[in-house]
Amino acid sequence: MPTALITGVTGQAGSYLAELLHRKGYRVVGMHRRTSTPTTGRIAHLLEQIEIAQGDLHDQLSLIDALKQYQPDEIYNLAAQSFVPTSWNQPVLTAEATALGVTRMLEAVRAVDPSVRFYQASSSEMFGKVREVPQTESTPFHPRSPYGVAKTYGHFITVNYRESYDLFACSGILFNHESPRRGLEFVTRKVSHAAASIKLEVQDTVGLGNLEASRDWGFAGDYVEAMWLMLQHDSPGDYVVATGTAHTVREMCEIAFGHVGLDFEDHVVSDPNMVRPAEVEHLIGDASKARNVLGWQPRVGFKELIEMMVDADLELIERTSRNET
Ligand code: NAP
Ligand code: F7E
Repeated sequence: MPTALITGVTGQAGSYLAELLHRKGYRVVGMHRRTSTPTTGRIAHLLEQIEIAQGDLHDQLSLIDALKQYQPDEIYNLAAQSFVPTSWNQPVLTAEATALGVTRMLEAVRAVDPSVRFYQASSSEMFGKVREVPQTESTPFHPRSPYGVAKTYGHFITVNYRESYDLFACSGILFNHESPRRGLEFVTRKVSHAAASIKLEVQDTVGLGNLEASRDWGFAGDYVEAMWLMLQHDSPGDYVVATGTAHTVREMCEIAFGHVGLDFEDHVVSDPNMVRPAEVEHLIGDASKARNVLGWQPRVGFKELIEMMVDADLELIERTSRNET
């Protein structure tokens, strides 16, 4: 039974990956940082099946100890400060976790067991002000936020450790992936939750920023399969993971509100605080390499994804109003 260590197991993608690897028969160890209130909501249903290691990307020794104790065959480094607007408020913390955290994980691999297979959660935010459309593994990067800059460092340090030390280190350049487990501050979940709340008369309006921004949005459950496939291949590499279709925030609002019989124009108001100092206007990925080399392809389409999120939020809000967990 192979052992996988997932950093960021309490996050959206970490929870889907833990489910996938458990189903595949792995011994799954999730790395979790100590917090004063529980953050294990997304993996509450898995806590009997997986093991939890305490560690923090800011603390080198905690990473080395986790590797020594659990001796993983595969490491999925998903932990990061992942919310783009926060990266302007806390650029140094973002760099510590999202950039230097990757080096700390790679140093732990080098120190404890260089044969471990390593996955780094890179991001389409590295493309930023895009140099070509669609974006591929060879498109140059031009990040537009401290988060994007930190991820670009994380990507290149992963490539560098592969080339310098012959590590089996892969970088997955994943485009936006969403689900009912997405954090409430990200735009898809903010909109799905607002559409459900407005339908159920819990609120009346929602404030959004740039409605014309366009993203290549896929389903997180599909994207974690690509992570796993990268580490099963016979050689390490970098892969774009995307659907190849893009939609604007405006189109997403139309689908979410339309699904509950509402017109988004009656409820979406402009919130200048949500406009970013530097925006990524348009992202669309070409995942031909992942499709041809790994045999990966997405299953859930955009409309289905947004409607799934609205349905889940309707259920969540109704359950909460009945005081159930
Ligand atoms: P997420 O929901 O924000 O989860 C982030 C995880 O990182 C959480 O488990 C968080 O723990 C943990 N974490 C943060 N700082 C940490 C630290 N210093 N030490 C240890 N753990 C720490 O993110 P996600 O959407 O699942 O994304 C997973 C990864 O993929 C991230 O690296 C993200 O940047 C990257 N990515 C995401 C997307 C996307 O569209 N979702 C696309 C490309 C790349 P707490 O629960 O304690 O906060
Ligand atoms: O914004 C616009 C906003 O915060 C998407 C992270 O997982 O994916 C994610 O980063 C777009 C932007 O995601 C609001 O300006 C309009 O253009 O949902 P988001 P993101 O910034 O694309 C990448 C791939 C990652 O790697 C990141 O970790 O939507 N937008 N109005 C808004 N965005 C938010 N959050 N809130 C608004 O009110």
